[in-house]
Amino acid sequence: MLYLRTALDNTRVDAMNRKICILGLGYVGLPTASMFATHGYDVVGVDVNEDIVKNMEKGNIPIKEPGLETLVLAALKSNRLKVQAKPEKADVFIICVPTPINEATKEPDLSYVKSATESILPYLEKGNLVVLESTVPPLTTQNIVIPILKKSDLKVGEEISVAYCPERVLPGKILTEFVKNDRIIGGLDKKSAQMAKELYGSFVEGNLHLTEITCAEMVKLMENTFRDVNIALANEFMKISERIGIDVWEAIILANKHPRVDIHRPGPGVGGHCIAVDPWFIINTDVEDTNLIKSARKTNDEMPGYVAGIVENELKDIEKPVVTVFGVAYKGNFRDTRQSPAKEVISILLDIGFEVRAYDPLVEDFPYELMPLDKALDGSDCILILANHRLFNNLDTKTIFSLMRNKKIIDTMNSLSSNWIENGFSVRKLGNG
Ligand code: SAJ
Repeated sequence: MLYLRTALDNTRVDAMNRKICILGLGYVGLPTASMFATHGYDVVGVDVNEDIVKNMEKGNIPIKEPGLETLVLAALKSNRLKVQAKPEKADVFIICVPTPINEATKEPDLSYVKSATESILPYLEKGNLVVLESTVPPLTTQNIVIPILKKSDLKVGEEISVAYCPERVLPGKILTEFVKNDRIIGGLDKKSAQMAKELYGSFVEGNLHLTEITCAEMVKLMENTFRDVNIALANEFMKISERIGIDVWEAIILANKHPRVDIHRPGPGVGGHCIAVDPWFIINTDVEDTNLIKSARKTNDEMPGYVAGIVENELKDIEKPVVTVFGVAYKGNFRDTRQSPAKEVISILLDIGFEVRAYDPLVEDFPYELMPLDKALDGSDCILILANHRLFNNLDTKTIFSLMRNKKIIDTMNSLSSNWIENGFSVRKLGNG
């Protein structure tokens, strides 16, 4: 909306908002709360999970992310950040709660957004700004959040300002990207957008781009859907390359030498809580016009099965094959296993009757047993790389060679150095026919 882009700098905001109440202390809420608390705001972090609150009070930070513990502890120590199970009065309320999808129906579950919005009603006052940060289907702020806010005695728009301000941070680089990335701010009106701009401008060094609320909701979904579709394209190119006998990794590097081409990387599937989920928010909004997006989701969802098929084929001549999975996180150099493709690949291989062992020194919590390296490799026939942790290239290949029964490697990430082949391993790369 043009008015937002042209008139904003002249809009006056009545008072500087100094106290923020943040609903949800997860991957986004906790860093956001700490960021504001270390940039001059008094922040009340609220989480309905009392264990999170109790642990945080003792200084146990529930989320592992580079630099986060130091930031949170500094915020708590400065007394600018406090955590509790219930909201309280503030100038700004920021909602950062999860928006999962129902795995069976792929329908969004907005119950946390609804309950968080309901929970602030008793504390709302004239002049407040309410910001939604959670990733949501388009029109959620307009059709769900604002009607709930209207249940207060205050006039939304006149007495309460509302904005939708999605995060864009990459897990593993959250704190840097919070500060450096440009950010989209969707305002209900000029005043709302300006208030949100001033708020985020306290720590964001990137540009703050203003628009209206539903556009901002859609922008967030478009970003992750672009990536999902692009990865599906890379996975399709990978399959074709296997069939025609070329190396897809080389082909992608060469295609990306074109100044307007940016093909992503193939892999064992799309994990995490965002890229594999957010396209469904668009699909559910318009089932008829989303054939490409649906097809991309299907292609990426089928990748664990495709990888399991390669393993089966490569080990078909081995009796009672033993596979050692390297890397169970949802991506390389990262400890998070949410929606990790490794879970599905392992489950399929176990169903086929393989013995599967898993090794990932970065990960602490995984549904299958994680073994020390020597135990995971003792008598194994094949290393299957599913997450490209840098540390795998620092391992002692000679010792590994001596531990294994067969010296096969299936590398789905094109991540191994030539050292492995030089030391006698037979390496089968995904996408190298
Ligand atoms: N993947 C590929 N090929 C690629 C890139 C990724 O197969 O070329 C796979 C990864 O291995 C992983 C999955 O995709 O399994 C997702 O990883 P990611 O690094 O692409 O993304 P996330 O989920 O960690 O974070 C994304 C980011 N979105 C974009 O880059 C557009 C991040 O900026 C968002 O803030 C985040 O989603 C979010 O919270 O929405």
